Amino acid sequence: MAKLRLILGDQLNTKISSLSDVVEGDLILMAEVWDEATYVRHHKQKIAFLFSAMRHFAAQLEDDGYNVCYVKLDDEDNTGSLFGEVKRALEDFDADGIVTTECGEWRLASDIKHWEEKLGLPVDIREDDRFVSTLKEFRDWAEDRKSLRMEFFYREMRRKTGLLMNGDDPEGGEWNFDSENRKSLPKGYKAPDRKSVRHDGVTKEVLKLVEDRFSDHFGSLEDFQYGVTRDQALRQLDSFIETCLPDFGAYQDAMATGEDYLNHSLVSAYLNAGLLLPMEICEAAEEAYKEGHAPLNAVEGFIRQIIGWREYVRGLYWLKMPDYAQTNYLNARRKLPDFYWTGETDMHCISEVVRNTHDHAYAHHIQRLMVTGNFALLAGIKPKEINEWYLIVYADAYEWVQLPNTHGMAIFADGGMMGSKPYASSGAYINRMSNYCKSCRYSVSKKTGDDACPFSYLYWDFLDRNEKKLRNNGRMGLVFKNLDRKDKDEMKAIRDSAKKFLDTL
Ligand code: FAD
Ligand code: DLZ
Ligand code: SF4
Repeated sequence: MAKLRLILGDQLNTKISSLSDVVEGDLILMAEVWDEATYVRHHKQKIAFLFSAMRHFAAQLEDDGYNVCYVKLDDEDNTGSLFGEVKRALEDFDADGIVTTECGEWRLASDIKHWEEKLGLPVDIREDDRFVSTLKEFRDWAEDRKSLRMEFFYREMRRKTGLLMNGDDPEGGEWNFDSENRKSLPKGYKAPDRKSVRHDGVTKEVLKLVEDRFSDHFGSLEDFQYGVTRDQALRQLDSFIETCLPDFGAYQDAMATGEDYLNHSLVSAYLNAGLLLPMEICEAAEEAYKEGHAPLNAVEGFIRQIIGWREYVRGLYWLKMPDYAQTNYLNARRKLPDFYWTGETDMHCISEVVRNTHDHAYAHHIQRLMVTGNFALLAGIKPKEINEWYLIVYADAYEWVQLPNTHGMAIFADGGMMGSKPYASSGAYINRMSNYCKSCRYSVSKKTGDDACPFSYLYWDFLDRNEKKLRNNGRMGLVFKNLDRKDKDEMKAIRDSAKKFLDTL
């Protein structure tokens, strides 16, 4: 008898484990469903990207001779849920079992676990082998370790993949070349132009569907630039390697008004949806180094993001869920301010990042971490609200990768499982890494008062408010020494400015 093989919207790769042993007579099911499109109110571009990529992938499978059932969102009998669509498919298709690849979110994974019982059919949930590390490997690595630092896990991944290795030694004699990275942009620096993507009929139809059915979701569809096929994603990867990779490391942390991508790869949405695989990206980058096209600091930094950070956050998510999402170490209670949606704030750095996010469902790492993330940390925004915002607004957002980055790295709600200390910083950091402050109505050099940069007094107020939880952190010694140097009057001015500002949110 035949199998029903379910492919989820972020499993768009012919090498996915659920397709590894398809035989004639099997049916592949893909479904656009209301429940997945609205469990949070995803950015319009995220839905458009996935629906168009799903439709193109289904068409490719059909061209390759597979038997595919594709359910569109507007199909009359669409039940609105993945379970409903599996059940409906089984009414017409006589299957002796269901095959799928484990899904990327706890929410849906917990649901799929019960399908076997609910359907009275075996459900074979296969490992997702699109990652460099297995979840078991991560668990074994994490076992008995007091602290789970990414850097050590990354070295294991370098050894496992052989990327930038000379036998047992790292290429260039060091594992990490960040001392050569993190530069601010030289005056007049112009980031490389990006190739634009032409929309075919399928994408045009999806864009219309999304505008009609999700008009109240955040974001604009005006400048939709996502590739929606593997070929288009590969072309964007090539173009990144060719034009952006050489400067990737140096300006990885830089930000500038109107520069929405700088030298970043923009591959996360493709990687997370399956259009690209991590090793092919890293091998292309390594090749560029070997050919002398890109320097080691850039290539090592880039590869570390993928086989280091990306693998590490996934391991941590599955190791710690579901309790992980419930923690609130700093007892943050403030509502998410409206300007995270509207961009309407005098803080130019935030309005720029929100604009980029609104226009492209994209912001690069430092914009996410040190602008919107840092503000949420300093202002004490409720973890649930800020986590949901990040899950909504980025085209690459799935909980397995979004949650550790937001909850752990950006707002320290996990109390230090992921990062050894909070990524809190004052306006001085943003000023060093960007030109945002030049166009801001606040003054980054003023410390308190109505014209002072809010990041600056909020930073000291944050340390003051959270002293009990943070002072004993070994890596916070210096900042608390600086806090201790502030006299009574200065502290009063900081607290007053912070209170006045926070009361307006
Ligand atoms: P590049 O800067 O070109 O980096 C290359 C690749 O490395 C990325 O495509 C990504 O796959 C990987 N990568 C880099 N940093 C990380 C990281 N910290 N964790 C995991 N992978 C990483 N990334 C997501 O894919 N989805 C998310 O929902 C997400 N949410 C985030 C939320 C916050 C608060 C923060 C601080 C970071 C988040 N990241 C997330 C990580 C990172 O910001 C994005 O992967 C990156 O900005 C995507 O752009 P890019 O492809 O141009 O990346
Ligand atoms: C994100 C998303 C959206 C917007 N829509 C669908 C969909 O209609 N059908 C589908 O199969 N998957 C969709 N997805 C991706 C899923 O939400 C994703 O597979 C799970 O969250 C697990 O990562
Ligand atoms: Fe942001 Fe402060 Fe700079 Fe304004 S002055 S852009 S609020 S860091």
